[in-house]
Amino acid sequence: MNKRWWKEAVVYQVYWRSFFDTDGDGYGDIRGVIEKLDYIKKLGVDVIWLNPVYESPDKDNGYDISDYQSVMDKAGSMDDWENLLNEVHRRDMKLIMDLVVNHTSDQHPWFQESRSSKENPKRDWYIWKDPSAEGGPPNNWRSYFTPSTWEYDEKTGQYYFHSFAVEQPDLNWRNPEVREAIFDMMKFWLDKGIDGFRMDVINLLAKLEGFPDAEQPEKINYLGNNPGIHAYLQEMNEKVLRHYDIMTVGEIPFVTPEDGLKYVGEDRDELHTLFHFEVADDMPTWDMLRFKEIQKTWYEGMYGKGWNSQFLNNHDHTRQVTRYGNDGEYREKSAKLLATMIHTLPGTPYIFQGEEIGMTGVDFDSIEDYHDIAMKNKYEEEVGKGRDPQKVLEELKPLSRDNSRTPVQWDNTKHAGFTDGEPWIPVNPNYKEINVEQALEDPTSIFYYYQKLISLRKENDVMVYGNYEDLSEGDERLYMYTRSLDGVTWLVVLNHSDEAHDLELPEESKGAQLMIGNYGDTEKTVRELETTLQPHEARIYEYTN
Ligand code: ISL
Repeated sequence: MNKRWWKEAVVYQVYWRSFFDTDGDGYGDIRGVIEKLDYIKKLGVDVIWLNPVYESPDKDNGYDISDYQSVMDKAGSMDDWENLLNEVHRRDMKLIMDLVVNHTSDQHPWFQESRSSKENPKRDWYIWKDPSAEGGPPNNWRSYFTPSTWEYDEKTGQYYFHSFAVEQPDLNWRNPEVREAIFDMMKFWLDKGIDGFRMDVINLLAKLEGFPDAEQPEKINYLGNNPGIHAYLQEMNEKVLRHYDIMTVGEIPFVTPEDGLKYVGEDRDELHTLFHFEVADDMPTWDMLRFKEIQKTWYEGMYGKGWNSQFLNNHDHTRQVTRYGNDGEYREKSAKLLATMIHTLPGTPYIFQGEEIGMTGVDFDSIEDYHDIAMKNKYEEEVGKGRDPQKVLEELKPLSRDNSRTPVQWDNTKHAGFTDGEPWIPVNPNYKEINVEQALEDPTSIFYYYQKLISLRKENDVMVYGNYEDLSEGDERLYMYTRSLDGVTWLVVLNHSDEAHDLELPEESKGAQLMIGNYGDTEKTVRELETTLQPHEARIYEYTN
């Protein structure tokens, strides 16, 4: 298998607006990221993924861009950003930027021109359609954030298309001028020396020919993976990507392992890696059997042919220890177990800021404390149907994107040390117990466990390139698998439950050495194959064949 730096890397995601505020406006900023770079570096990660910092009216926290080539005031200035890049590089880390090119903000000058008249040269830069024969939207599609993908524009009597909010019109990628403008913009950032892109919903660029009505409009999968997408990505690769030593990771909802390979196959010249959403979007709560099946099919589909990513949370998904683990009695063990799993399954692991101290989701009392446009729109829609607002709120809370967007908890002082001002979103009230300062003082903390896992990845190719075999198919609580490479085998054993469980280790593991574990008193060498795993216990053993 080809060795590549981005396969060996660990990526740390910085959602800057909730990271660290240096100017007291209640929003994190680029200077705040710079100030905390030594902290990030201490973890041992190689790459930082920075969420969008571009000029934006901020309806969708920066994913509605009104100028791709400038930095929004809340985040700082272009000078700050240049400093960030330098400081990241000075610490031997890399910086990848968010690339949001499926849509722009409705305030982007391109869209302002496009909507100004049917004859405007930029009319065709977006997707405009006449009302349907009966009047009303051109088809029955739902968008991610609203009941229809179509918004009527009085001025010209046509509808424009938006996969997300009304304020996020989709670009028309069929238009070669659009593609050229985007490719130029990508070169602008690459020429500044960035190390790659995380590509927002990149499989949505090609739209389904003819925009036919959907049989199940609520499924929204018709928005992605449509014919024509690979031609766009190949053109992007040919004209831009291949000329730089970078990493690209495509955000690709609705993708199966088979289709995944079309985006990241090593013989395809499109992208390097992808995020699929079979876990984060399609597995609302932990389901061990389903998770194992997903790992197996992706491994079988991709191993040796393309590269995957591993993550359980990001700025769109509830924090992993809350959603998929135990954020109560076993929070610390559970956070370490999930980390062990993500860092030993095949693919590049991602850490979302705060995950390394086991931050948890939130439960705010009022809809006013929530900011997520996806949640707010859904709330309005449901309440609009006459439903009980409190019920709707309770229903939406567990998967609200704000669960992961509360400020990083730095210490136990006011607002968790995140800001001197009023934070844009409330701090999780548990910051007195869960914070960075406390984590750094405790050698057994989740933070240092991550640090150790990351350093193991640097020293052991098997963790990156090894093949994968599940030895625990059918078990709903225990997960046991191996990664093997050149005669070295790593055996990972995980008890993803609140009870202790007996387990028989495989014969070959007699004499195996413990590499890391989340209980302090585990024997360093396997003498007996019969063993008992404590609640949320995780161990990695190594043996040679
Ligand atoms: O958030 C989700 C489910 O709760 C995801 O389905 C998410 O909306 C989807 O993966 C696309 O997300 C990306 O594009 C959006 C932006 O709001 C998200 O923050 C971004 O990660 C539109 O640009």
